Parts: sequence; structure tokens; C-alpha cells
Amino acid sequence: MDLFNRNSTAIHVGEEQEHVYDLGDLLLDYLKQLDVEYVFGIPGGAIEPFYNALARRERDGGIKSIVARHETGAAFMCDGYNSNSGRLGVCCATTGPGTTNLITGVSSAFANQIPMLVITAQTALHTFGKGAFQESSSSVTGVDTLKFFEHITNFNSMVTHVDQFEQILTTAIRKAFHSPKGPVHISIPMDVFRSPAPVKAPSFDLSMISKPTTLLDQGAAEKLCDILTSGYKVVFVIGDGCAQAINEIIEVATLLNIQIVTTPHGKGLMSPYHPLFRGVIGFAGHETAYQVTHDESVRYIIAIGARFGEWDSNGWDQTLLSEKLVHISSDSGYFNRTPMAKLHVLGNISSIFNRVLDYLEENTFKELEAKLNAIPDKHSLESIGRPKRFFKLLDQEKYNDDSTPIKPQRLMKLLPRVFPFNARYVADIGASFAWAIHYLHPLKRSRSTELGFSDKENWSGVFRTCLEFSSMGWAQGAAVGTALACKGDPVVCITGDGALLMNGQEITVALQHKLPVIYVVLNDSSLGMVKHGQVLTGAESTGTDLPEISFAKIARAMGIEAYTIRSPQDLMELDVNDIVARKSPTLLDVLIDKNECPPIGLRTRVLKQEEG
Ligand SMILES: Cc1ncc(C[n+]2csc(CCOP(=O)(O)OP(=O)(O)O)c2C)c(N)n1
Repeated sequence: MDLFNRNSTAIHVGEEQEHVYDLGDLLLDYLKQLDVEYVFGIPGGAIEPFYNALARRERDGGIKSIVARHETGAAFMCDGYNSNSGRLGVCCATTGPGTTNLITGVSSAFANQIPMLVITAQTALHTFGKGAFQESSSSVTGVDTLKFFEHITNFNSMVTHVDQFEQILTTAIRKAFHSPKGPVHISIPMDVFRSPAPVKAPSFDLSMISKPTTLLDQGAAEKLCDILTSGYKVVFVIGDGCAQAINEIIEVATLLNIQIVTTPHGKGLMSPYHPLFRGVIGFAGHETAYQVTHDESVRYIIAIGARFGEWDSNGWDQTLLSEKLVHISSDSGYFNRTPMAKLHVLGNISSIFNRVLDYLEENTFKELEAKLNAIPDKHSLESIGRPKRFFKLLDQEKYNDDSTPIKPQRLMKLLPRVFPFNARYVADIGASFAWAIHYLHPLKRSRSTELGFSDKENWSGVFRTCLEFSSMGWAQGAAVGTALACKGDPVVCITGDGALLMNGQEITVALQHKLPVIYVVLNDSSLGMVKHGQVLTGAESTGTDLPEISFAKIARAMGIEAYTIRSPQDLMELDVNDIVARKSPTLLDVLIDKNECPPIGLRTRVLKQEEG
């Protein structure tokens, strides 16, 4: 019996009944065109037609449903999945509370510019305005979920008739992938969802409109070549928009001996041991990076794929945001934040740097060297030095401290030594991301070529965090999405006890799908980032205590292997081969030294400025 829509004449999906190709099937066929492998979400009455279609597809070995524990967790999973695979993140929710639960996750994706298709259901059309169970239609008597998504999506529409569907989906997919990228929302009443599709197969090929452009602004690229070969000292600032062009960028930097710093988001794209790397700018960054960008002899600061929000810009640092700046981006939207730049170069970053490499080749190195020699403050083309770390850390002694309880600085140093080189790191909002940005230095910056992956398949660096919307618990979902995208690579999710208590239920998704996620919980019985921030800003010390909880016991109760880590030695003694080979999640409950204050000086400086 059809429990959800008594008046519907739509088909029932009984074993014995012949199935009629419906809107859910058509949507899944479009997702197949886009190479989507997963739909993240939670089922419920009104979204049932879509789950029926998903079940049929999964039975045939097609797109798989990953059921999250909270809808926002599903959206965070989409973020992790898209950022590491380049494929569209797709999440869905039922009408009413299922849809409202998505709001934080979709807002985060909007701030992070994550291409994401959000499918939500509505009660049947004929119930609109009649106070139907979980009604969230646009009628005056309902909670209007369509309105909720208006300001957090690139496109937001309801399908009120099957004939509208293909055009609405086409527009949505284009707006998800094209600058500025972001989430798009389609709301579908359940009777429309289960209606026979107007066509028997997709009418269009959407794979073309989802491809990134390879175009570049030729004129601006020529000006960039001139600047790079002018002989004036320049610095590269690498943001996360560089993922697919990182090889070319490093090649240019190496040929021209250009020092490189990264934004916090760009950190995972660069080997920390590259001789030209000088650290991270902005939030929890390194003094060396600050010095390099403030060196008076630097004529141009060339920022590539950087977002220039609070963290990327060193708290809107006037030296960075000056006419020294050359801003290269595939998204012109970010130029709004840098109107003072000397030059804006818009286009596909890989194409831009390939153009620079061609230019360097055309102008043979001899000529280039002659040009450089003619200018007094030239930087030479001499070969780069031996590999070591060329940037300084705060409190270096704590990085090497073997005392108990383990210091977070020491923990960050040890994680990449303990876990294999192909591990991916995701740091949660809280002290975790501050510790990680400053002290976590994975040896490899990308998937090893020995594993047969090229950097073109590298959509993201080995490290990610979420500094824009910064919603606690983001990492719990993002880690699941990352593990699904980077099949086989271990994912280390560095999180706080507060964040785990907020969103930790998503661990059981990793358990259910046998994902090799290692949850490293910085257990300090407090909302540590806020606690330390209150001290640094002279605010009241309030509202930050958490009970002492054994997360190891909680994890074991869920059937997850867990260890309590008190000292560096405990960590070193772990049987990591076993953990990685396990192909299911593991939790490390790390009782860290609670007194250590994370490197959040910049954040507190900005907060104080905002106080006036
Ligand atoms: C959803 C949400 N609520 C509140 C905040 C404000 N906030 C930022 S960090 C933080 C504390 C995080 O505590 P925990 O997860 O224990 O990590 P720790 O800082 O102790 O390492 C809070 C409350 C936030 N970023 N997101």
C-alpha cells in the first residue's frame, strides 16, 4: 500500500509490478552522465520515490546511497567527496525537518564554493497549504524551505510539473559548476517525483556543461609573463584553487627561484620540505611566511587561487592587499576582494601557468638570464639548495617534547610519521585546525606517482580544513566523503571533543561502509579554542567546560577499534600497519595537555579590532 500519498495515481514499486521509468530514474541517469558515484542523505516519506529509484540503481551496481546520521553530515560528506574527486556532491533530504537539517551543511558548501546538488522533497502538490504532515511548501501555512535556501545556493527552484524537470536540472548543474561554484537546490513534491518521466532517457548530455573552462585572459597572461621575467623579486602565495596546476606553478617557481608561501587552504598542495617553501600565511601561520611577504625588496606578491577572506589575507594585511598584488584566479568573484591589485589574471590556472612555461621556453634561459642580469635587484637562476625545512615554527621545543600528557604540537609532528605517506588529513574547526595548520607537515603533498596517480587527478592537497563557514563537526562528514573519493587512502580526521559530541555520529557511517578513517580526538574536556580565545582577548572565562568523557569507550561500544593515547610513546607504539590494513575506522582518544594554547594570535587580534 502507498502510505504516503493516498490520492496519488503513481505506480507502486511492487516486486511483481512492471516499473515505469520515473523522475527519480531520469535524475539518476543524469547523475550517471556526471560520473556521480554516491548520493548522501537520509530517507523519509516524501523523498521515498527517489530512494526507490536509488535502490533499483544500487541493485544494478550503479549509484550508491550513503545514509548519513544527520542531513548536515550528508552535506559535509559531499564537500569531502567533491573536493577530492572533482565530481558533483549530491545530497538529499525529505520534506520539513530533513530539509531544514541541511541548512548548515549547505551554507558551508556555499561559503566553500563546493559544487553540490541538493535534492529535497515536498509533500504532494495537492496538500500545499492544507497543513500536511511535515509540509514545507511555499504556501502561507507551511514552513517554506525553498525560501530558506534562497541565500545559500547558486540556484533554487521547485519542480511543479515533470515537464519542467530537465530544464531546471540543466540550469542547476551549470550553476553548480560555473564560477562562482556552489550548491544548487531543487525541491520536488513527492507526487511529481514519482510521476512517469516525460522522456525515456536524458534528452541532453550535461557532462559538457560541468567541465571546467580551459580559457584564459591572454592579454593579462602576457603581462604576467613580463612581470615574472622583469627580474624584480616576486613571491608566490598559493591558495587551494591551485590544486590542478600545482606542478606547473612549482616548475615556474623553481625555474625563476621564487619563494612560495601558501594560504591555510593551500597548505596541503606544497611539500613542507620544498626548498622554496616558506610556510603558511594568515591564521595560525608561520613567521617566516610573514617575513617573506613583508620583505621590502619584494616588488610583486603573486597570489594564485587564493580566496582573500580573513585568513588568506593575514587578517586583511595591507602589505598583501596593496598594489604589489597580482591576483590570479579562475573565479572573478574573488577579485571583488582585491580591487587594489596591480593586475588581475582571470582564467584556468593550469592554462595560465602552461602559457608562462611556454613563454620561458620561447625566451630561452640564456636570454632570460641576460635580462635578469641587467636589473640590479635580480634574483638568480642558481640551482636550489638541499632539502630541509625553510620555515620556523613557534615553540619548537614543544614540537619535540616527549612529556606526558602529550602536547598537541608533538602530536601534530608525530602523526605524519606514524601514518603512511598516502594519508589524507582533515582538520576540524576548533584548536584542531590551528594546531594542524602550524605544526602538521605531511611529507608528501599529493598522491604518489608510484601509485600511478597523476597530479591532474589530484583535486585537493593532502590537507583540508574549513576556514570560511567553520562549522564544528565539518570534518566528521568531510572525512567520510574524502575516504569515498580517495579510495584506499587512509584519512586522518583531527577533531575536538566538542566537535565530536556535536557531529560524531557520522563515525558510524565510516563503520558501516568500512572506510579507513582514523579519528584523532584532541580530548581536553573543553571547547578549547573558545577557552583559550577568551583568555587571549580578556573576555570572561565561561561556557567552555565539557565533562571528562572516554571517547575510546564510546567508539568501542559502537564496534570501532579505539585506543587511549596519553604520551608520544603511546602513539609510537600503535600498530599502524594493522590500523591501516583494517579497512574500517579507528579512533584515537588523545588526552592532550589542556594548558597548551593553540596558535590563534591572528584570530584574537582581529576579534579585538572588531571590538573597536
Ligand atoms: C556549529 C558551531 N558552533 C559554535 C562554533 C564556535 N566554536 C568554534 S571552535 C569551538 C570550540 C571547539 O571545541 P572542540 O571541538 O572541543 O575543539 P578544541 O577547540 O577544544 O580543540 C566553538 C564552540 C562553531 N564554529 N561552530
